[in-house]
Amino acid sequence: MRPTQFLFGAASLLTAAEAACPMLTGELNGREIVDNPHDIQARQSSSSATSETEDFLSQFYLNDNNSFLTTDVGGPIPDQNSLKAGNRGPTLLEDFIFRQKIQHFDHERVPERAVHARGAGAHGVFTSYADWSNITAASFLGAAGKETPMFVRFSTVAGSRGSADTARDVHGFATRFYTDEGNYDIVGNNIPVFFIQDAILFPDLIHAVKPNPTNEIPQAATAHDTAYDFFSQQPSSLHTLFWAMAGHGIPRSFRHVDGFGVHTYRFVTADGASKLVKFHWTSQQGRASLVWEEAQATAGKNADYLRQDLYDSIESGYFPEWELGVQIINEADQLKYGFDLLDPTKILPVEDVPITPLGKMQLNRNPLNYFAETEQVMFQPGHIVRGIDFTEDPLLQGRIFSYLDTQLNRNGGPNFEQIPINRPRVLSIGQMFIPLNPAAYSPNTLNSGSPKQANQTQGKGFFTDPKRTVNGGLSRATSPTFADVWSQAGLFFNSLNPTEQQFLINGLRFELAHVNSDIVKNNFIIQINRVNNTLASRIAEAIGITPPHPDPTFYHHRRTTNVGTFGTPLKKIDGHSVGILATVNDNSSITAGQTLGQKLAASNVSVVVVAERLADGVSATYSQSDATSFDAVIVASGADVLFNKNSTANTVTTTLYPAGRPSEILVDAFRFGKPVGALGSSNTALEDVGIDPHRSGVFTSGTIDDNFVNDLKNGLLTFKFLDRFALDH
Ligand code: HDD
Repeated sequence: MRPTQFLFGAASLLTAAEAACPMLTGELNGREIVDNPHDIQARQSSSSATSETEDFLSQFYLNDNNSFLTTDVGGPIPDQNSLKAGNRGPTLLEDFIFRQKIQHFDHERVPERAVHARGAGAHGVFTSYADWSNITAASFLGAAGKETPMFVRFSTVAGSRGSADTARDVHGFATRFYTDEGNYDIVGNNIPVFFIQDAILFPDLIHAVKPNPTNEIPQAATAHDTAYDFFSQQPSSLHTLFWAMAGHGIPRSFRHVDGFGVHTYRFVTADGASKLVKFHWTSQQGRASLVWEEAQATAGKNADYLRQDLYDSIESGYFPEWELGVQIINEADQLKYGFDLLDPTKILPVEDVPITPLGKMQLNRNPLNYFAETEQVMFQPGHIVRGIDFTEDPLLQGRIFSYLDTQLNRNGGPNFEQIPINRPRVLSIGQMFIPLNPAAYSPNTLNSGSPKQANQTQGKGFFTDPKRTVNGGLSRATSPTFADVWSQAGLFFNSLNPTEQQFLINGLRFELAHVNSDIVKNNFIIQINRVNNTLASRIAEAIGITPPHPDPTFYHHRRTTNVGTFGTPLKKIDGHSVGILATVNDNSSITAGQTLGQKLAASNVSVVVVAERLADGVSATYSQSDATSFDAVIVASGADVLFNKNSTANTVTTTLYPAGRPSEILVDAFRFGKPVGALGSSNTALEDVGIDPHRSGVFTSGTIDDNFVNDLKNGLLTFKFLDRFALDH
């Protein structure tokens, strides 16, 4: 085998131009493609699933497990010493090998994304449920069972690349379909609304929520003056802020979030008939969120919590799935529902227009190289295919510009679309070929008219909805139909259960207590008092502000469904883990963990046996574990001695873990709303730490019988026992 083309063996060192070298072979769309000029071999994926995405990306895999170091232009090089004058230097300017290597290193990073810098990605496949050509000409929705490869990137928004996964934030849900008619991206979030109504305000929003410009504090958090100054000056942000504070900002995993296109888009048929649509990705795992104290503890214990879960689930073969659905609205009904469908700060309640399911996405393959795939993938709302069109939503309109522009900045030129993860499956007018066409323009006669202009009848060209019309005088103003930004924040608040309302209030109390400016605090209370007087008063009294008099113009009692994240059981518990607290002094406590593990294996739930030290059957130590590591915690029979304050076994002098750790794990698990329990003699452990064994979600049993296992499984499905959280009203 020839040496690899890449000096230091890492695909991540490629610039956009380098990565764009032609590797396709054969013939596509009537064009002849040059042979692969590089000696690149397909590499096997680490996970079991194979998919079309793998097939079409595998031509770019670089297998360098039997290669030599080379220069940039392919000459093998001998060793890893710089060229020096004499044994002791100095290093010579002549050493081009040294200069190439260091130069690659100096240039190997691309700037992190201005927002959504921290994320995790996965490959998958979308399967259409039916032929949807009655509503859209989009080819990936053109037949029942039709499969389209996908790549998805989940993210947080405000934090930088190294920030903790469990920072409270809106979460990005960016999806790419590699369709047979070009790439289509739905670049959405896990919250169906957005903070602002016009893209011109995006830099202001982001500058306000990012750390303070003076000292770059705080990282990945909105709990500071500038954020709340902006929120109170732009009350359009309240609705989205409420979703983030009520639990959607701290999901249990990427697998447990829904996704939303946020904007209203258009579906257009081949005949040019159009409908308005709003996209929904519904998690087939269910929606689940952490509680705030748990999220904070997790940030310290495992900053990679969300990316780890996604990666591990896929490696284990628990492939997460989402159903893609649309709310379909007639063009004439844009203002029918009491707000403007072009306003991205509004939801369209499912009671008004139900969701039509179109197909299912499964994520089944982890990226092989984080940088080359997850970091270099670039999504754009402007990546559109035949059968889908934009609307006039001023936020969407601005995004169509911003994403292209930001990638030009990140990648230094337009060839980023040629990077393997960004290339369409179909041939595009790529720059990384040697064109044999003598006519580099269109229309032409000198190359038989090629490249031809594709339209609806010839070449299936994508198109703007032919019936779209716009008119009106020029103006820089907010549409009067966008004016009410308080009613839907109220609709959301009214629709939450009391615990979720309490979480929202706790969240705002926490954040506003970090705000120093009294003016900002007052302004914020004025705004939320337009949503709900009780809400405003409960927050005001906690931050030292006089509770306001009602400001009732936008008050109402309407409710909708399906907007919360706590209180509805999960659909699946695959990939969840149960911690069995055991002791090496009683082998039966360890074997109990193994027995439970066997019984839960069919539900794809793993059991981690925790004891004082690693030993046969013990998979984690007390010193490395805590409640955030598990979805449920059970004390094994025989381990009760570790929970008794008076027992010498539970002191630091005689054990191998920080004093009191087993009790802390049990108490924290209870406090975070998780199922907990005790087996046999360990019943006393619950009493020792003050947990009432009769509370919901507390399971006790003499043995690991079917009743106990079923109770525990139901407990895992319940996920959070809401009666553990105090309400102050
Ligand atoms: Fe954005 C990234 C989602 C409004 C400008 N955005 C980005 C990503 C997601 C979203 C998921 C990460 C993509 C990835 O994983 O690579 N953004 C949204 C949603 C919005 C939204 C759902 C409102 C409905 N964004 C928005 C506006 C602007 C931007 C109004 C600018 C006017 N967004 C960007 C960006 C980013 C980005 C600066 C940073 C990195 C990137 O684009 O690729 O251009």
